Amino acid sequence: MSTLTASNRSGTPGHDSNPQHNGSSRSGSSKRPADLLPDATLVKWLRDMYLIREFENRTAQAYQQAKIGGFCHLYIGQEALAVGTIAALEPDDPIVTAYRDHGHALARGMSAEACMAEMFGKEGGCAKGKGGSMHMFDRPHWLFGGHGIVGAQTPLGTGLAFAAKYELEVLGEALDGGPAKKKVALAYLGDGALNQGALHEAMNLAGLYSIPVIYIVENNGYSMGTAIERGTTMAHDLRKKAVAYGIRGEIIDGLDIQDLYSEFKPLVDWCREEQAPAFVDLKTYRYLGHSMSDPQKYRTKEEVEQYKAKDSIDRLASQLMDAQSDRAKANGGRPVLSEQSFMEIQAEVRAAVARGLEFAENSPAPDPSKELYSDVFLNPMKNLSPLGEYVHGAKNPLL
Ligand SMILES: Cc1ncc(C[n+]2csc(CCOP(=O)(O)OP(=O)(O)O)c2C)c(N)n1
Ligand SMILES: [Mg+2]
Repeated sequence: MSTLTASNRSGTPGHDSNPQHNGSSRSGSSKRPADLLPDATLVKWLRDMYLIREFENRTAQAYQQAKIGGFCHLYIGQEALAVGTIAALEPDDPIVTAYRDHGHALARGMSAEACMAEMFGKEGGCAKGKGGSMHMFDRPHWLFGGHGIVGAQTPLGTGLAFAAKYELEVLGEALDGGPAKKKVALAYLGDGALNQGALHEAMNLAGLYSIPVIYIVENNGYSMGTAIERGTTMAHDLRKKAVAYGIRGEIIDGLDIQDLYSEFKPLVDWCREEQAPAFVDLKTYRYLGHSMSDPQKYRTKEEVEQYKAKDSIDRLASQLMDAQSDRAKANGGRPVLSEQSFMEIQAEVRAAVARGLEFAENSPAPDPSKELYSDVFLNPMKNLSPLGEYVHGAKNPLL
């Protein structure tokens, strides 16, 4: 029976009412979802997190050299969040995020070339340089942007999930010609978006129609310079926000990627199976300022250092290099990763990011005669431009 009708779903199955719950507990010898994954998957996570870190460090340099213009928000510190949540998805589950979006794009599989050239405003960028840092878009990887208006992406994520459910329950086939299937959409938002009307309208509809979207609050504690406790009610237990809409809510610690995945994957599976929404307060931290211009008067250096001491990349690297870990024991005492292989991964990543920079430098600027009016939602100059209502641009070969 179709569930695309207003429902009174009041239960929140699997809801954990303990506000202290942070997903890091490991009971006895029982295996967590992350423990069941092959070693190679964890090594890939390490590589992907390191890729984001390196990419962002090189982005900061390029910005300081004025090669990148406009706003630019870096993801350093939050890498485990994008990599760990995306790892829990199918490749064709749609996602949408805010302006701090380079990490999601790379974790989803966008090349460093397409991502860096976008920031350089070049033709080879994922949006042919029209979007820049805040508007990474990659249709083949089901990334529907990078959005600059705080909270504005949350109804879009809800719509993407609604569309998938509509294909499944009403049309019986996918609009792109493939089979309809049970999907889950992720709508990432910052803690600063929690009080935007758009989010609450979207959550109301998601609860009402049981739409399979997960609202992921990337809770890094600050909205620009405003600490979450100063701007948002119930900051100590944001799941209360979801209760009003009959939506399942969770709190997940986002610093240890294995814990994160182990908590998040069952939630995704539940949302997919039940075709129902969820809301996650996912705790994370950004090491750098809000954007490239932020004197950071609102927090202490000690606070930043405390989080750096729990760094997700260092943590996973040492877990994988630990000769005493369960994985190493299962492998005759040989750690999953040697120092040498970690160095090789770092070198490979540095080379990939260097190639991205080189590509961005050499990519031509977009040709206004081809690009000004193509791939624009609605041509605002239809009477003035010979190009007509809607013009499809050439496909970007990098995507
Ligand atoms: C509707 C709207 N209001 C204000 C802004 C200006 N603004 C840009 S980012 C930001 C802070 C958002 O913080 P948060 O959602 O916590 O995301 P974070 O930067 O921490 O990733 C604000 C207020 C905006 N872009 N859109
Ligand atoms: Mg924030």
